[in-house]
Amino acid sequence: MTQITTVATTPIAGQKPGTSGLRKKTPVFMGRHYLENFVQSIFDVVGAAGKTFVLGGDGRYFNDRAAQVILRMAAANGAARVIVGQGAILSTPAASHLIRLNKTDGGIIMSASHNPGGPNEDFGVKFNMPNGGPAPEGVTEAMYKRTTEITEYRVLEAQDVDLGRIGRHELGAMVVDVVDPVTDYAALMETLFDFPAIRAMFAGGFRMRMDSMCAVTGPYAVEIIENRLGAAKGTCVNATPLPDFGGMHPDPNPTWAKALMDEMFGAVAPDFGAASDGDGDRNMVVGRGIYVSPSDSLAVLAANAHLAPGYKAGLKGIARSMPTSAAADRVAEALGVHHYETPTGWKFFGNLLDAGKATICGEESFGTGSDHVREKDGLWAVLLWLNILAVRKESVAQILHEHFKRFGRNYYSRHDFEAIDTANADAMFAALRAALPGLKGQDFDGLVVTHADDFAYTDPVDGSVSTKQGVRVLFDGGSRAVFRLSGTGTEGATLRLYLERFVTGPDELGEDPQSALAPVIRAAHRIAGIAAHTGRSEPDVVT
Ligand code: VG1
Ligand code: CO
Repeated sequence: MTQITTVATTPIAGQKPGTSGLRKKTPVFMGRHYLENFVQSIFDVVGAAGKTFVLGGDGRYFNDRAAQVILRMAAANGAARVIVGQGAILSTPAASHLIRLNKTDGGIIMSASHNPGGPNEDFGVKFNMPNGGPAPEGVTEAMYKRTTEITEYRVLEAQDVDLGRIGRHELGAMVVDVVDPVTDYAALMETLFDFPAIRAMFAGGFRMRMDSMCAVTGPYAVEIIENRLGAAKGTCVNATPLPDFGGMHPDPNPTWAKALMDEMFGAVAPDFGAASDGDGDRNMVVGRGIYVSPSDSLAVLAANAHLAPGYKAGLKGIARSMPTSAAADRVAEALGVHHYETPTGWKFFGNLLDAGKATICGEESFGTGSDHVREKDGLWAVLLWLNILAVRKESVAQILHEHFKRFGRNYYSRHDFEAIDTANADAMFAALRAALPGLKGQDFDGLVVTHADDFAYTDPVDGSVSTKQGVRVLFDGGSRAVFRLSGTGTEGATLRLYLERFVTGPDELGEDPQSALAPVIRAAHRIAGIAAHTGRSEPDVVT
């Protein structure tokens, strides 16, 4: 017997979605009514009666339990059907694809992305729209508002659905279709890339290391890279998703993917290395002895995308988040297409992709993607790189150096100052914002400020305005410092300092971005008074 129960509840403070959904410590999410209040607020805003949704997550601790709760609540709210990845697993891009492929009314993704997982780490829930993309600010604001008013939620009294068994299940009057998480996604990749050419490259002895960091891309990477493209068995490592990611921090950057970096810079390095994050939407790419910064990766992918069958007609436009380096803008100019600068967070690319204004998008935070889905897509970027390498038959280093020669080089780095006191961070930003009007014309050891503002964005499609998206200080000659507070952290505040310096010739300032950027770093510290406000002079993570 199944029966719908209406449970009385009261609002819980702080259920405000950030850059990418609602993220909190797992014990908070597991607290009384916490998940239920937020999920009911989602359904109250988007409506559930008669609708079809996709559900899946990155497999972290609490993923399986949360999935059962969300299913019971969907059934109690009158949803007609939910499509769930087997074991409640779906990478974020695969979930986006399933929403689009099945023309559903949206989907719920359980993930805290690159944040660690486990009983005392992070959990997250996010709603994606019928276009497959993250809910825009207007919708997440409405959800947040609903959490502040909620008085009850509905849940079906029923046993767990067996999410291990592929096929159709019933939950009260609702249908639950459990699907293989990989099949449809892998089929989509085959339509975009030249699999025979990549297969031939592997058959010719090309060696790769793919590090899934014990997170969700493992099964996808093994199926696509080893089984379909014929890379040697064992090419994919850390390929079994674990609830605590094996204790690792599933964030594909040189700090957290250190084992991969060591191998790629070691004596017997493979030709190509890559890593992806907790939910599979981020990627890091490394050549033998050379690291590819995410902003450069975006530019190289955009400049070479036409070499892949899915993009042979060329690009409609290129979009990047504001803190991402301007390297991609130069490619857009060379291609004669528009480039767009959006606030941080993939949700801002949705309208540009839907309207056919952009084909490729990227963020400096190891995110690249295209109009094939409405999320960034880690394996997509890895496969596009493989396709380019297979066609050009050059090394990553050669491709990168040739790119710099043609387009110039944007030295780039991001410095993160983590878990700083929230009040101190707020005070620093208040002072910084107050100082903005007087910055223009000031000289910081030869770097003259040409423009300083608090980034605001007007969406070119729907006209919506997003303000306070990061403080940017532009210097003469294309150098830049950008200051933002993270919207995905779960502890205190995280200051992100983005640094950029442009040179027209290749490698004019050597191979080390930190020394090339030293004057910009000094100016940024002086302008914001980072040490005085936060007590920190050195960042915790440098990417
Ligand atoms: C960070 C990144 C941002 C990215 C977001 C979600 O946000 O800077 O570029 O879109 O994470 O990535 P913030 O607010 O902490 O800087 V992930 O892989 O969720 O989904
Ligand atoms: Co992610």
